[in-house]
Amino acid sequence: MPDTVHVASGKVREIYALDDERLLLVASDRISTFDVVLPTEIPDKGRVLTGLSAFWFARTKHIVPNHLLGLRDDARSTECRRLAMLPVECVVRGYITGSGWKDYLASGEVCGHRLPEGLRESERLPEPIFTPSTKAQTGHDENITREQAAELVGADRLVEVERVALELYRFAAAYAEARGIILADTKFELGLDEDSCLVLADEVFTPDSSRFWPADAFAPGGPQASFDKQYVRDYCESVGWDKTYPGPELPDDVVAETRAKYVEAFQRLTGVSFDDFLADPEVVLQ
Ligand code: Q0N
Repeated sequence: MPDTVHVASGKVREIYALDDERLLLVASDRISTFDVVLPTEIPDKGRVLTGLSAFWFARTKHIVPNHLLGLRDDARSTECRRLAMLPVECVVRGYITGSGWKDYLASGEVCGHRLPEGLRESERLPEPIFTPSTKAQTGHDENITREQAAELVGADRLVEVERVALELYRFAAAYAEARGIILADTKFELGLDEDSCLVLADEVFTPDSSRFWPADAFAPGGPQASFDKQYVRDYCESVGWDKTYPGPELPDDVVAETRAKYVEAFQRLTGVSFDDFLADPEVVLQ
């Protein structure tokens, strides 16, 4: 891409500038676990995530407009509008897990939400909660209160962001649950367009931005199996890896099983065969 300027790298994605108004997001097949990118790729993982995001963008534009302009024929590249990104990560939790569970155990609260006593790990919350965090350049994002988030984006904008985030989560969680997948929690990135209108960006309701749990195995009272990464985690535990860089190479059977889980999630949620998506990526927008 001779006229395309590389502007940023994520752990598993690259961003290029197409011109002053447009970006190209390219999803690689890299996979991270325990916050380390592994040396082995999962074939088509980036295509699954690109297709899922695009599917959700097409189905949620009645809730909030989004940055999607189109998908490229490689099925892993998204052309999008360039926005002024808000300096907060917009997390919604429907279940108590991860850093939310840690905060609840320590204080009974998550981001200023007082939760009922006696919740078990991974339990469904009475209502989904908006739990913003700051974008840490390195390491983990840090949970913040709504008051701290209001200082970062403005009080009125935060009210709008919280309403949109909760509505997006409720919509997608209900849709996924009907297809056997629990969306335990999710993270959005939002930005502002040239008219200061709120626009949904980045990736949405993918296994990298959300916790996907198989509904048929849901058992609160401990951590849940991951829909997509469980074979990878189990393998990494079985070899006694210390969870610091570099991670282990994955054997072929773990790669194949993991690829199949990504494709299964794509097909269950979109109702589109993965081969049909590869032949014409924009079928997920219909
Ligand atoms: C943007 N990020 C963080 C790569 C992606 N539409 C947009 N306009 C302006 N900036 C961005 C977007 C989008 N999307 C978002 N960086 C720039 C998301 N990263 C995380 C790491 O992987």
